[in-house]
Amino acid sequence: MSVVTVAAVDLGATSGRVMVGRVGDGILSLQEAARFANGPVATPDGLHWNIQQLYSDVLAGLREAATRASIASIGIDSWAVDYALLRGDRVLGQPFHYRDERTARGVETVHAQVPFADLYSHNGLQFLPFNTLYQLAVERDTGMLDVADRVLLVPDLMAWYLTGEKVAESTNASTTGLLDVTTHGWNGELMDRLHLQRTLFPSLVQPGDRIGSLLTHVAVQTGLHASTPVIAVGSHDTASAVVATPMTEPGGAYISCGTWGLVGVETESPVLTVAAREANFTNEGGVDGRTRFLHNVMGLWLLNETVAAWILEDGGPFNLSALLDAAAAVEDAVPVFDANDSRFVAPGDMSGRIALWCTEHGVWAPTSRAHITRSIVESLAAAFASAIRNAGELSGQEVRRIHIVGGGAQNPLLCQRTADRAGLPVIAGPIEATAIGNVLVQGRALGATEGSLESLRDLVARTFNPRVFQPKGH
Ligand code: LRH
Repeated sequence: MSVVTVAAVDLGATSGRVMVGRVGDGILSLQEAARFANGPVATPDGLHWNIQQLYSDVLAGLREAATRASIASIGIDSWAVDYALLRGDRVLGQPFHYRDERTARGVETVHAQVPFADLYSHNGLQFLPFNTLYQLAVERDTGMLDVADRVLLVPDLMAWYLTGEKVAESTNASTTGLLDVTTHGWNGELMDRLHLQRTLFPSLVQPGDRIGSLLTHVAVQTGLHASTPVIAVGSHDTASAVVATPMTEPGGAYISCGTWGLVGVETESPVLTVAAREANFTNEGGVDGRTRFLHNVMGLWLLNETVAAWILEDGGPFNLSALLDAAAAVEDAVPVFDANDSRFVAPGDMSGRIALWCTEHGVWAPTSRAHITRSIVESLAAAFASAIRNAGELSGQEVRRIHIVGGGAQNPLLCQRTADRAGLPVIAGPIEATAIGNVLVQGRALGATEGSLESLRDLVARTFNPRVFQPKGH
């Protein structure tokens, strides 16, 4: 087998990156070519993504990647559920951000048409008010679907920009709520019941499929060869992260911890029990037809949004690691609030909302920055531990260790407190699991690595040294 060099475009809700990955012959390495900011833009019609800015950052990142190596292929992953509407080849406005509050209206309409229990039996998806089907209900009710003839999820939109091909990658399509959880195909009947035209949704492709090659002007702009293929990866970022989670032995659960904490296990088939539905567990599509049986916990969003306000308040440089040290040094018992409370979803004053939650629940509200931070970490760790227990019980798997991958893996306090509260060892890393999963699936499609997910994970385990946190009593 030979070594190949690929570009992984990895778009998160707060930042995006283009990584250059080398894989093959037992080698796996990753180098950052570009990193750029991403985030919501509020306009009078709601919260949006600046998709053109993001695309031009992707192009610049690919151009940088091309200066570093000869790129054999490109793979794209991003956050889930959000999409652009198109008519022909025209994109109809900036895509909405999933934190836009309009989605509540969509929930009411959809559940009046198809009650949640019925929906769950079809799509196996946990209730999140921003799942694509609720967003599309709002588009329909505001007349947008009288105009639009295509829906492209964010990574599929980027792939179309690069290649001119309109497809829907299956792991991310599973987060729309419109895929059949058992057959993994579009659920036309569900679309009919929700009055969504079946033709809105492009043909599905699987991770590893070739989407197309670069449009001439893209090749010119990036300095890449026009023949460079764009290969479908687990285009849902969480699907790519789970590929690169080094679960090399039975008993591993994962927390893909970035903006969200996606907490769960991998299963061979969906778990569609009443208990799973009531615990609000999701069955998202994984690479190679696996199921990502998991629960969304609010994640680092709670901390990042809190800190963002303090940065504004201070108006100068901010020392995050000093804050985390101060939080670790807090010896008082801090309040543990419900990190999953829906009040925390929208952007805005986070510490105020935490204080209100505490007052409403008869517990003291932390006021110092160190106490607030510690309270957030403890609440996240508690929510993670509880979701881990549920994942094990509901799937019938015995969880013996927890892998934390993503940005959360570089927060030792969070890793330790998760270990303590779950009573299980936490194996932290790799931090860049999403991009690594993206690289691995491309490498496999190009024939540079072995076939099974297990062998890909072995390679990750051999390459990246994790940090292990043993549980202590709490
Ligand atoms: C994480 C993520 C998560 C989704 C959310 C919208 O980035 O993709 O899996 O639920 O964003």
